[in-house]
Amino acid sequence: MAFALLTGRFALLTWALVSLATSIQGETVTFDWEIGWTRGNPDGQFERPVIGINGQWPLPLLNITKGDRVVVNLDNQLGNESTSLHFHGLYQNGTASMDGPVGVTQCDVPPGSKFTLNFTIAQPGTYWYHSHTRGQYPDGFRQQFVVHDPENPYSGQYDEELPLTVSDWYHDEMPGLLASFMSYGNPTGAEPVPDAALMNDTQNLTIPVQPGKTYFFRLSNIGAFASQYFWIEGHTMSIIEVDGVYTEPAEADMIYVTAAQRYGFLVTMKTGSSANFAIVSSMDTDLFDTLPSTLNTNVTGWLMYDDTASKPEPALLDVLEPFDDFTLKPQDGLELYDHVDYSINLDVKMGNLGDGANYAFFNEITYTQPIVPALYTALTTGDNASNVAVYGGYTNSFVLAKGDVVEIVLNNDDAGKHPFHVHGHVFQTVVRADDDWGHYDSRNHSAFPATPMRRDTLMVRPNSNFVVRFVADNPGVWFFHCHIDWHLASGLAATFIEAPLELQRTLSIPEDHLAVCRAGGVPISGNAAGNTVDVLDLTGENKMAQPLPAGFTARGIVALVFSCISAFIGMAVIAWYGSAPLSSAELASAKDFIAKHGGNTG
Ligand SMILES: *[C@@H]1O[C@H](CO)[C@@H](O)[C@H](O)[C@H]1NC(C)=O
Ligand SMILES: *[C@@H]1O[C@H](CO)[C@@H](O)[C@H](O)[C@H]1NC(C)=O
Ligand SMILES: *[C@@H]1O[C@H](CO)[C@@H](O)[C@H](O)[C@H]1NC(C)=O
Ligand SMILES: *[C@@H]1O[C@H](CO)[C@@H](O)[C@H](O)[C@H]1NC(C)=O
Ligand SMILES: *[C@@H]1O[C@H](CO)[C@@H](O)[C@H](O)[C@H]1NC(C)=O
Ligand SMILES: *[C@@H]1O[C@H](CO)[C@@H](O)[C@H](O)[C@H]1NC(C)=O
Ligand SMILES: *[C@@H]1O[C@H](CO)[C@@H](O)[C@H](O)[C@H]1NC(C)=O
Ligand SMILES: *[C@@H]1O[C@H](CO)[C@@H](O)[C@H](O)[C@H]1NC(C)=O
Ligand SMILES: *[C@@H]1O[C@H](CO)[C@@H](O)[C@H](O)[C@H]1NC(C)=O
Ligand SMILES: [Cu+2]
Repeated sequence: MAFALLTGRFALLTWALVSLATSIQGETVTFDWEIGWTRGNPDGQFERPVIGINGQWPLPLLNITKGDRVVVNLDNQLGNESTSLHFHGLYQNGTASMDGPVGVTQCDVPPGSKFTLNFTIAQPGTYWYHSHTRGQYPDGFRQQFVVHDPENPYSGQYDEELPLTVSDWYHDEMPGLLASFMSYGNPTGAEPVPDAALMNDTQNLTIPVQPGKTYFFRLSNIGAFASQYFWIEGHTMSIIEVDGVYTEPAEADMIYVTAAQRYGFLVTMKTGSSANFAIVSSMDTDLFDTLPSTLNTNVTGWLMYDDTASKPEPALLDVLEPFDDFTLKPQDGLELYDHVDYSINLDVKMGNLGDGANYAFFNEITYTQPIVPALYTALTTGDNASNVAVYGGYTNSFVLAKGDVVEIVLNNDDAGKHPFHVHGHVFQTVVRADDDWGHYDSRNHSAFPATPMRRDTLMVRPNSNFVVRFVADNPGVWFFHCHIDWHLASGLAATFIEAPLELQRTLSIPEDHLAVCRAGGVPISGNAAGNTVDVLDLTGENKMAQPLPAGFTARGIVALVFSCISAFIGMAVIAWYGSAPLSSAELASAKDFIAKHGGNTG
């Protein structure tokens, strides 16, 4: 009797252990992806080349179950461009080498090369994947992926999932747009204005729905630039997830989704309705330099209760009042980290360098990709990997100690909004000040929330600040950057080197990752300059363009460069900047600058 009970218990225990093991190990999902050019015309206005996967665009939406291993065999068949792949929002805990950003955790994958990503996913939620090669994803290499959660705390509260993306869209291709964006021809750094807004990579999307049912929308902004106001006429959204973090349910009539942010929300259909309802996504045009009269900044879709009924045009709203995401509370109730071990201060600025182009700066430094990817530097510089100097002078690097509570105080000295994204973590959002508040003042700020929202992408308001905190519990090299792709290209980025000595003991780089470096002629060891002998000698590192000479204004150099060009091409475009004459001091230092630099500002 006693014996039978015992074996019974033992069997139960064995069964429990086995099922635990299978749910932790999960399955392996393998994707063989040939990355190549195909064509797309998502707004119906203009067909253009787009980056496809296995000849397909829009790209495949992935639905992976929590605990599964993902293997992506990437084969770059673009022919004329390098590429890379980042799974946005994943912690990549223990697999920092699989994160994707070029120059940070890996080399660019040259045309003709193959590269394998291999990692497990421990987090549920709504995410997206995209190229992390300079300025590339807006050419089409981006799509949503969701991580299905068998233990979703809200699973009993909805009937079906509806994955949905919004984005801006350009007719011109990124290489050309980037070249003109980062040039003396664009001294103010005006970002290219999108040509259209898309919903699920199309327009006029119809979503069949059934009365009384509740749908779990998973919404991602996979765009390059524009934030989106999103609402569904006649329906309320109940937010239950942001950026992969479950929240306490919060009612919203309209949400504001910056590039790279995601929201999961429940919407219950009306009963007894046979009308259809507009779903609207409206690009925030605050940062648009111009508003062409031909541009429709909105995209509409419909909840289709009845496909024989009409699709009503959405009402035009004068005031857009979105839900304030700062008020969200995480469902797990994780409290504020109330002490800080290490505080990082980042002051954001935009401005011109001596080549006349407009750059973005953290603390006066514009991020410039190092010769050796920072992760490889961390792994190959011995104990010096803890010395921030080895990562170079132009990468805005910070070394984080294991377990520290890290705080980022970000002061935005720019008049634009910027959505900042951290890799490898979500952060607690401790303060987000109103427009024009100025710098963070530790003696004068809004009360810290007791259980702050956590997410991986947070917008800072114009001339204002935010404060975020996270625990350095994920050894790796993690990029922190503005997710407006134009601003990343202009250098609005920093690098967090988290527990580098532990990384040296635990991480090894797969041979195929090193092979793409060799194929691209990129050194894989040593400091940021590739120096392996004296790792404190940064001679030869990549540097930002020369600053403007002292006593010389950006406007001055811009006018000067324009005059030089005008001498060659004699164009009237100069009139704009040239109309305000240079002061004699500006002129003198401009002459001095030319004398020193031989007029070579390109
Ligand atoms: C969506 O409908 C609008 C209005 O009829 C039309 O102007 C637009 O071209 C359509 N978009 C697509 C992709 O068909
Ligand atoms: C590469 O080729 C594609 C397809 O022809 C083209 O659209 C794209 O602009 C090219 N990229 C570069 C950098 O030239
Ligand atoms: C992926 O990584 C796991 C764990 O390191 C390893 O066992 C497996 O062989 C790898 N798969 C591929 C395709 O590289
Ligand atoms: C993902 O797969 C799960 C399990 O099969 C399913 O319940 C869920 O609806 C799917 N989600 C999406 C967005 O396709
Ligand atoms: C959006 O597009 C994805 C990928 O094609 C598709 O799986 C999904 O069902 C679409 N969502 C809706 C609401 O139609
Ligand atoms: C887009 O929608 C907003 C909000 O309803 C409205 O103010 C604006 O006029 C719309 N733009 C166009 C081009 O219809
Ligand atoms: C706190 O900061 C705000 C915004 O900068 C300012 O308007 C206010 O006067 C400050 N209050 C105190 C007590 O310094
Ligand atoms: C990474 O894994 C370690 C060990 O399991 C855990 O303590 C830590 O919280 C994880 N970090 C993240 C960001 O998931
Ligand atoms: C750190 O680098 C310096 C300069 O190259 C070197 O002299 C020193 O031995 C290095 N220290 C370690 C622990 O590797
Ligand atoms: Cu930005």
